[in-house]
Amino acid sequence: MPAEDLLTEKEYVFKITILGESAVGKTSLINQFVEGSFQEDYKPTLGANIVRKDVNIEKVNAKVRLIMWDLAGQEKYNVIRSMYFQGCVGSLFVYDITRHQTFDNIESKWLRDFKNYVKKEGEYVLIGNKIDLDDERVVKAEEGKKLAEKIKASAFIETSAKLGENVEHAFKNLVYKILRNYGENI
Ligand code: G3D
Ligand code: MG
Repeated sequence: MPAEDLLTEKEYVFKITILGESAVGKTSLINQFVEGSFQEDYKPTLGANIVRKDVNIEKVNAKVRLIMWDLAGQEKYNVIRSMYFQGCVGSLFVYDITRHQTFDNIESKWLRDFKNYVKKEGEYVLIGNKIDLDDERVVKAEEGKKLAEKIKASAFIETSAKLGENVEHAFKNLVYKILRNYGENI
């Protein structure tokens, strides 16, 4: 490693999208992850909330500025889809473990759009959210795991945005996978 690499922190800017049906917990996941230390910028014309967070990855001496695009209301999505995905390097695909239809749409809708619009190798993680509502669970963890394998997601993680369970893990997992695509040994 050249001496200057030891001193100079590398900086990355990654745009990611948080995808999934209405009310699966996309905004709640972001809010948990950023814990108030964020800047958000609502773009009414896009129907999207753009939230920024800087993440230090000490292991590879890098600073990652994450630009998270969160759909606010879904009605404009079809109109701005291409802009939504422009420059996107990764996604979290989120479903709600208490509503099977939100799971069924992952492959037919969200993955399909991601593949259509993100031409470079993009990483995506499959998220089953609301695991605190286990009494109401209708999507088994096994089903999530199988789908993740089928669609070649880089990981499958169950979360509770309400309790904060696995939330940081989910975002960091995605960031690590993207960093690997940039040649980082992490
Ligand atoms: P969205 O951004 O995908 O549309 P939101 O979803 O983050 O707005 O969440 C939709 C509703 O689900 C919210 O409830 C939110 O509090 C709830 N929710 C999100 N994540 C979880 C979770 O992990 N567990 C539980 N129990 N609820 C969750 P309200 O009542 O505010 O509409
Ligand atoms: Mg939302």
